[in-house]
Amino acid sequence: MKRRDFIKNVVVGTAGLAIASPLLAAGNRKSAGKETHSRKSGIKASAGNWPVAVCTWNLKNAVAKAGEVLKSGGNSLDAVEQGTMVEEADETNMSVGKGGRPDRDGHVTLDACIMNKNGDYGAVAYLQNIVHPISVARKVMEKTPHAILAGAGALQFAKEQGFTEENLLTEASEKAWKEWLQKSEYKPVINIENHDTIGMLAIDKNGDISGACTTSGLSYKMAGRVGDSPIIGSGLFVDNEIGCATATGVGEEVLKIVGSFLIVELMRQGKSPQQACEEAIGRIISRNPKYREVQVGFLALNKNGDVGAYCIHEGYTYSMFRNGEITNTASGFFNKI
Ligand code: SD4
Repeated sequence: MKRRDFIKNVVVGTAGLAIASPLLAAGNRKSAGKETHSRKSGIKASAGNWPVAVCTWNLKNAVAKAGEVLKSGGNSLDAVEQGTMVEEADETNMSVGKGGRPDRDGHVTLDACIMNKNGDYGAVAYLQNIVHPISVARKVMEKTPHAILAGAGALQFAKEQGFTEENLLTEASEKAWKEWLQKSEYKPVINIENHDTIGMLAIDKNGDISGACTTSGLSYKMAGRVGDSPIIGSGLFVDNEIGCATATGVGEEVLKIVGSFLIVELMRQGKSPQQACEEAIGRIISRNPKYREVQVGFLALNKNGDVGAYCIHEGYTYSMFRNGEITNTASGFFNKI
């Protein structure tokens, strides 16, 4: 389908309609008459409702930072990096960076990835003692011939690039871990709460898309466990001609359906971001009879700037910067029981 036909055919999904329709309407109004070129393909695309930045959960400070970058004319890659860094440094966010919940042995291990408009991608997995894994992921993308560095090698690379080591286990996260040890069966926490991982998507004034995702992973996971967040196509995917998607929640479920790539491909086929997110959640649910025990949330943005979000259980929200405003919106959800 040609780009212009795709835009024409975008239909708003049901669950997100009440949430997103004013924005979509604004997006459609704004897009009239403007045209831009995809530098990579030469395909003409209608300009959308940009710049925009969205992120998983109620992480308004992060989108505000990304918004600052976009407002001052910065590109989407800088916006998503600087936006997610806000959460990495925030000790009160116990799913990301410093203050993140440790694995079951008390080690905070971080996963992150970043993807740019050209489809370049960099990631780190099982990285310890570095506050900003997203920036290390960007260096992997820009300074190495590789896409993912893990564990000791990722740390070695980070130090070579000038990052300094720091203890990420804060007093609060250590206390919570010790309490968990007292009452647990030493099993990783797979549940519908305790999720604050940040996946961020942005489109800049040129219509170029980037995404980033950073997390400390599932609480009290097994040592060595890596989730969906640093894995291309699962925790994040960007296609500058179509749109992008990111995930939060139980990574094992996202990995099994390659969730973010699936959503982008569904949008390529003409689905709206909302419809694509709903279909991806539907696929998880249809394959896992125990879906009530896990939470997964998706967030998607198409080239027009339209947003979609959907999750299994109520409680997932997304934050957005657009037109100088920061908002937080409840996502539609599947499990009405
Ligand atoms: C993971 N997807 O490591 C991450 C966890 C997460 O909000 O998103 N929590 O599986």
